[in-house]
Amino acid sequence: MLSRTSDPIVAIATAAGRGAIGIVRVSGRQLAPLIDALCGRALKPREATYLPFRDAAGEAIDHGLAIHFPGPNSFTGEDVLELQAHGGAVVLQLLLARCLEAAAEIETGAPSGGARLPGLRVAEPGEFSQRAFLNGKIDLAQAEAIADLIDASTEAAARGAGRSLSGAFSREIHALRDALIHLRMLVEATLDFPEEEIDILQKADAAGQLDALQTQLAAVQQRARQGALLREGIKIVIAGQPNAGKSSLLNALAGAELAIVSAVPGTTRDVVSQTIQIQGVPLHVADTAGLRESSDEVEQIGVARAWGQIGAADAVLFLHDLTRAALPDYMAADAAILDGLTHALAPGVPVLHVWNKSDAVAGAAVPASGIALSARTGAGIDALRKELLVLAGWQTVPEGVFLARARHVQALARVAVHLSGAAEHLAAQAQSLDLLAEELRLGQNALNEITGEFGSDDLLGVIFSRFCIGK
Ligand SMILES: Nc1nc2c(ncn2[C@@H]2O[C@H](COP(=O)(O)OP(=O)(O)OP(=O)(O)O)[C@@H](O)[C@H]2O)c(=O)[nH]1
Ligand SMILES: [Mg+2]
Repeated sequence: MLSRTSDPIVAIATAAGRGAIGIVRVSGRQLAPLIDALCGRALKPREATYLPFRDAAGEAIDHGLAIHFPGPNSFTGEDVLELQAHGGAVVLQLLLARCLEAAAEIETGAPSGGARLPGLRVAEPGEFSQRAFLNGKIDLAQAEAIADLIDASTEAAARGAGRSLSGAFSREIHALRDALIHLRMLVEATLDFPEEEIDILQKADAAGQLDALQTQLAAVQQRARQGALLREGIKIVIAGQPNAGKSSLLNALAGAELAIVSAVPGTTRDVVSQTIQIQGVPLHVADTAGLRESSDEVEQIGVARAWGQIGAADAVLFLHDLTRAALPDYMAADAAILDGLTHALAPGVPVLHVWNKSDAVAGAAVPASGIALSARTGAGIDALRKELLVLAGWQTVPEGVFLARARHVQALARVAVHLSGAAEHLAAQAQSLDLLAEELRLGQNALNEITGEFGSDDLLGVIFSRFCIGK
């Protein structure tokens, strides 16, 4: 897909299902003949005209609004025609079919089948946005923000996506790029004067410029990381011995009776997952089978699944039962689990110790690390929520977060690596100025990938194919 970038395209732009209004959208280089055929007249640019949408026999399929946005002043940068009809699946399918049929008639000069005029075809997912990108109406980060805005599951995510779409993220990337280009020009120019190179760089305070650039980058990285967190969330696994109250805790966090709770140890077998949100940050919480040796075959499978979840976790809540915490056997079993966790977890994955059933042990000393709560009464759950945000690395950013993707965070991290490489070469000076220049060039490449100023076609294909049709 995504190769026939000059064909006119058509799609139903509104969601499937019933609605007061549904929109069929066409984009192409020259839509005037098609508009004539569909609307029976020319349309004033960017003005809504109420008219019948007629089929080949001249009978109205529906009445609605037609708007023509002549290129390049349109979303895609090409001619765009929007037909706003009633939002029924059949009506919209009829309109879509009529567009294709009318295009075919124009090409053959007569109402019959055969090849279609300059190849009007149904759009691939994301193809309208792709055209907007290819025609320079939006950059890649903005195009991604369109999909993220549509997919946003929380208000904070939607606001962040809106900010990225309006170009806030791209502007920060451009500011970084401009500072980087400035420094590159200085270094490249210096290469031509080997005698005086060190002098020139010192006078221009290249080290100071690079330092400022790194600080600026760190700030953008921080906001992008927060944005990626808002978009993707983190996976939290509740683990611990049977009967610690893991399922009760999941239910308390979710505010719903999702997992079965019982006094029988070994109740949970399957993993029960739920996405909750705290201050707009999505947290994917998984309740797992209690970890213990068992002769029960089904329970063994459950325990294996629990370890599988733990291996994929971004953070683990290790749940302990305060009513049994002082028993030697219980402590030994907890120690064995902790040992297992250190082997199963990827480096840097945090383990939060949570002491449950605080309601049943009034006044009992809570071990210093972690937090005490009662899944039954809800005491301490708010403190846990705050702690979960800390675990996720969430910080409110005063200027507001822009929604970002893991792809952006990774690219920024690569820029940071190249800038520290550059800083080293700058410190070493004379011997390695060409290496310094190369690091800066690579850093700029990584920045450009974010806005798509250049990038491989493969990358573009992957990004746009995840869009919905009509976008
Ligand atoms: N007093 C008290 N009892 C609790 C609390 N949380 C859970 N329980 C009880 O502890 C028992 C076990 O709870 P579950 O949530 O099923 O425990 P679990 O860790 O999921 O157990 P398994 O699925 O068997 O691993 C039930 O009888 C709960 O009612 C609490 O905060 N206080
Ligand atoms: Mg359970």
